[in-house]
Amino acid sequence: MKTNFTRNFFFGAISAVLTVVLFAIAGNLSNKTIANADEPKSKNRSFLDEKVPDVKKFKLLYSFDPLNVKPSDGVTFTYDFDNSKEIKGKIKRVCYFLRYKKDGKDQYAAVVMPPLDPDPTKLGVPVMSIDRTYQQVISDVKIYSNVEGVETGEFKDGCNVEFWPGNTTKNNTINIPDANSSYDWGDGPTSAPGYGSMQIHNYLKKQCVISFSNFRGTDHCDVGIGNNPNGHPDWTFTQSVKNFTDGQFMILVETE
Ligand SMILES: [Ca+2]
Ligand SMILES: [Ca+2]
Repeated sequence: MKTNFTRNFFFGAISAVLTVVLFAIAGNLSNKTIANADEPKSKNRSFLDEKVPDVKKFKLLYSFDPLNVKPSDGVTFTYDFDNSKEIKGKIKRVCYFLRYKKDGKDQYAAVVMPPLDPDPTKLGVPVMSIDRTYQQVISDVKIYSNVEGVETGEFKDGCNVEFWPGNTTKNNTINIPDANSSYDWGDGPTSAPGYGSMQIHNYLKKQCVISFSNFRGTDHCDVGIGNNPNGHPDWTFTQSVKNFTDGQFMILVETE
């Protein structure tokens, strides 16, 4: 009896240890699959994934801190995380996400839209090296935000982008409806490299949604969600990064 008890106890203990080890390995693999160990921990996606579950399956393409942009000559841009060489497959949708704290509270906006270009290296901050100017109306856009005044939901029509590496004229050079001679959703690109514009608007609602300008980082950048309450609606010349803390800009893609 004693021998059987000892043998059973021995095999039972071994079995328990193996079970614990297997669960630990499985748990570790599972965590890596979900969290993507390559993505920067300091700029994790938990906030975005919680607020916008639709993009949980999107892959992170670029991330950076819009409140602390590294100075550049307007030709290149330094990201905290650049996954552009690793994205494979046809890109179906892109998400542009901006978050910062104003008066200690999170403000965010996410815009999900078709890609402006099939090449992931052309979807980042529009500095000279990506060799693209996107000044166009876009369709099939989804907007998510907690900022007062920003209309959320699906917009089949009514949105446009102003992405370019150069300076900006206030003139409404492609005749966007309901724009005027302020810096808003109807402006135009001039000499490059220059101030730089990376703006997404909902012109039918007369709203700036996400704005990031003066991104050479040689001076304070302009960043904003919704219409700027004081001055030009698209935040140009506000140097508004001084007013916010804890910034996060992410660009994500959904691939086939
Ligand atoms: Ca204008
Ligand atoms: Ca503008």
